[in-house]
Amino acid sequence: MTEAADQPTLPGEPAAKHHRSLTVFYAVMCAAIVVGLFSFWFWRTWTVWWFDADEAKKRQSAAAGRLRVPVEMELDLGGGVKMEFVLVPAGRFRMGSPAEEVGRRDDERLHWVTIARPFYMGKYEVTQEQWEKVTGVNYSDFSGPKNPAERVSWDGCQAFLQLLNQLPALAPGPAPSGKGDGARARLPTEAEWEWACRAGTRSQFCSGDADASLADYAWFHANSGNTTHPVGEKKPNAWGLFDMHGNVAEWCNDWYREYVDGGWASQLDPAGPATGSSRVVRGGSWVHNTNGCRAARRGTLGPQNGDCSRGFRVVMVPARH
Ligand SMILES: [Ca+2]
Repeated sequence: MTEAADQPTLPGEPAAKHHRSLTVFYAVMCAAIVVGLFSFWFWRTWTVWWFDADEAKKRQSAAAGRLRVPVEMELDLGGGVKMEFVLVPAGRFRMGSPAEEVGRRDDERLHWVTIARPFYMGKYEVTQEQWEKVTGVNYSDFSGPKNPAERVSWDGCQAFLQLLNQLPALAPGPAPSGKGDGARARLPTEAEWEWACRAGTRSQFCSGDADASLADYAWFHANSGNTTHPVGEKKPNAWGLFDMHGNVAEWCNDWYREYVDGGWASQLDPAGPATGSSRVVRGGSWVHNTNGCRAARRGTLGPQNGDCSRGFRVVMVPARH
């Protein structure tokens, strides 16, 4: 006989055991609720990055408020020619396309990207009128002052941007907002371009997944009549950017390479490799089918080359206040 076996059974012991069981049950339930809430928060915060058009506009306005800059602004190129910009907020998103996207290519692997700072992006593709005002020449194939400038190489864009940055509004000193230390015009990075194009969407196009939805937003092979069109004739995306899909494909600043997948870790403002042989072109053009105009579709071309389906738009980062 053990010492414990000698202990007399007390009248209240079964009730005490029941109480302990209830305590354990409630503790487990509470722990499950806490884990569940945390999991939901984690999923909602880190996985569900996409948002609708109302949320896109709210984020845009909030970013403008925090920076104390307008959502839209103009850059005066002189002679009555202006370049319009809209503010694109910072954010985190999955760049690339999901495995089930129709017509997806292998170089569109999904990966997390964080755009750290809001930036101004050209509301429209750079027009021939703007190109000519800055450079003094116009060699586009499809002539029209409001049509996008094409036959412009990546190197040619750099020459344009160098001249643009010499404008009084962009020279060191007051920024376009009238405050700060000046903003510099440049091409968008590929990540900035896709974030701006998507405006919170995770579909093939900013207009959704249906090919038919693209016709209201883009000039592409099926509706272009084999020519470019004056900028801004189609619907804008939720951030007010026109012709991100189609019309002319747009140069990005990056050298092209395969995406690097960082798992859950976001790539912060990725700018592409330091060297390469081809630069990235995005958005498709008047000559492309719908697949070629997808938000995730990556085009490439040597920086010294240009043709009548390639153009660009300008990005500027607002000065810090
Ligand atoms: Ca375009």
